Order: sequence, then structure tokens, then C-alpha cells
Amino acid sequence: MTEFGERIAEGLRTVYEGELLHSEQTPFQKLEVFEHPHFGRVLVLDGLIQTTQSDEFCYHEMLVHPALASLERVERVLIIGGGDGGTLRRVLEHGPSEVVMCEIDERVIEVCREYIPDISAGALDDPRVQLVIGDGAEFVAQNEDAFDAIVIDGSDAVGPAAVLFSDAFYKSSGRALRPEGVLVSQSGSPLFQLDEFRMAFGNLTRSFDTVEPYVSFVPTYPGVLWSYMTATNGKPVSFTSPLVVRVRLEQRGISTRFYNADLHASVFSLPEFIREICATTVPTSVPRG
Ligand code: SPD
Repeated sequence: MTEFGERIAEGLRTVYEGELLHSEQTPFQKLEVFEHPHFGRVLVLDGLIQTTQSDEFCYHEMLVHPALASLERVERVLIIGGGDGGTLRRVLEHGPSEVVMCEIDERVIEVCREYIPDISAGALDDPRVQLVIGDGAEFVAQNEDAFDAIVIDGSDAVGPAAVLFSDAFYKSSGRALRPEGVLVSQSGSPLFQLDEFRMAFGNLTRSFDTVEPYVSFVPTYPGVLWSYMTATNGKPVSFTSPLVVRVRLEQRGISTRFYNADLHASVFSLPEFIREICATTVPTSVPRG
């Protein structure tokens, strides 16, 4: 057994024990896959847990479904990051005609295909999918009025993913979206990654008319309570009623293990301390790392 885990805060570390199945240094990051007795296969990038076989649904469903269920029709979607394919799989469930997935590190896709194929469940080979290996921020900047949804599935705001929290990136994402389009991003732990949360909220607020944070649970992420943000220049995502969400999920043939129509309405009702963070966030444009 090998120990792995994350340093979460001063005096706080998570420690897992598992078998190391794969380890390499890619041009962008250290990439490891472990086999854990409870969580199954675990993808770790630069020492940060990205996803596990047993709780990936908690994260991927809650990243994708609220935003996409708010759209009457989903035609073209852009995913930034998401090399394991779990986000892609949930996006495809909404019936888009085309999905572009822009992942900077090709090795993440290749290693996940080999070691954790059940997370993507064939999505990476779907004919509607165009895989682009490259810098997500550069790719977004080359597109205008092109997507109904942009889903940002990056790592923490350090290393190659730091730019995905920047003012410039959100501004070009706004231009790449169609007028009724929606952006959604993971935005870190509201308990342990306050800088990250504030940076996402502040910078999104500078670029979009409506920014709605929401929280849910991911057992293997620091603090378990995890945040996401939707941003639109049209109707807020939370305005879609549970009834409409229920009908859309049925029409699209989507079955879930975490997300449901009632959660859609409730996740946007934030705990008081998160409302307070939002109310006191000054827009900023400086990413770490
Ligand atoms: N602390 C790690 C946050 C990672 C968020 N993205 C994970 C990618 C899984 N598809």
C-alpha cells in the first residue's frame, strides 16, 4: 500500500492508502492512478484528487445537469478540461448535436481510457465529440457566438488550470457563448479554498449579468462540500422550475444517481456563510500559480 492525499490547510491533510497503478510526469503535471479499497480507481494530478470510480457521479452530475437542464435545447457544448470523460458523458445525455472537449493534457485522456474507462463509459468515442488537445483559454478566445453551454472541468486554481479562473478567460467565454447560453464551472471548496471561490465569483461577476454559485457534496474533495457557479447573460439557471427540469430529464431519457429536479431548485439556496462570502467579494483578476 502507498499513502497519497492532499494538504488541505495548515495542519490538515487527507491520507489515503492504496496501490499505485500508474505514475508519470506529463509535460504539464504529475499524473497518478491509485486503486483504493473503498473509492476504487483514483485519478490524481499534481497531488490533487480529481475523481474516483465510486464518487465521480456526485461531482460530474452536479457540474453538468443543473446548467444543461436549464436549457430548452442543447445543440453545441464546449467542455474545457474533463479528460477523464465523466463530464462529457453527462453532457451527451442532453442530446447535443456536437460537443467539443478541449483538454490540455492528452495523457490524462489516454491514461483514463486505460485505467478508468467506466467514468467516460464510451463517451470519448461518441461520433458527436470533437477532442481538441490544447489550451482551453486559447481555444475559447477563437470562438464567438458558438456554444449553448461551456462547462469548465479543470483542477484547482494552480498550475495549468489557474487561467480558467481569470477575468480574461471568462470574458472570452462570454463571447463564445450564444446569447441564451450558460457557463458552469467548478469553483473549489467554500471552506478551504476561499481565494479560489472569491476569484471565480468576482471575475465571473465582471463578465456576466447573472452569477449563481451552488454547493453539493463530493466525498473525496477537500471538506466534502464543493462549489460550482453558473453564469448567464440571459435567464438565471435557478429560474428553471422543478417541474420543467423533471420533464426535460424524462424527455432526454436521463437517469441520475445524485441530481434530481428537486435538488435543482434547492442547491441554489445557499448556506448563510456562502451568501456572506459572495456579498463581501471584491472582483479581482489575478489567478494564483
Ligand atoms: N480539487 C480537485 C478539483 C477537481 C475538479 N475537477 C476534476 C475533474 C474531474 N473530471
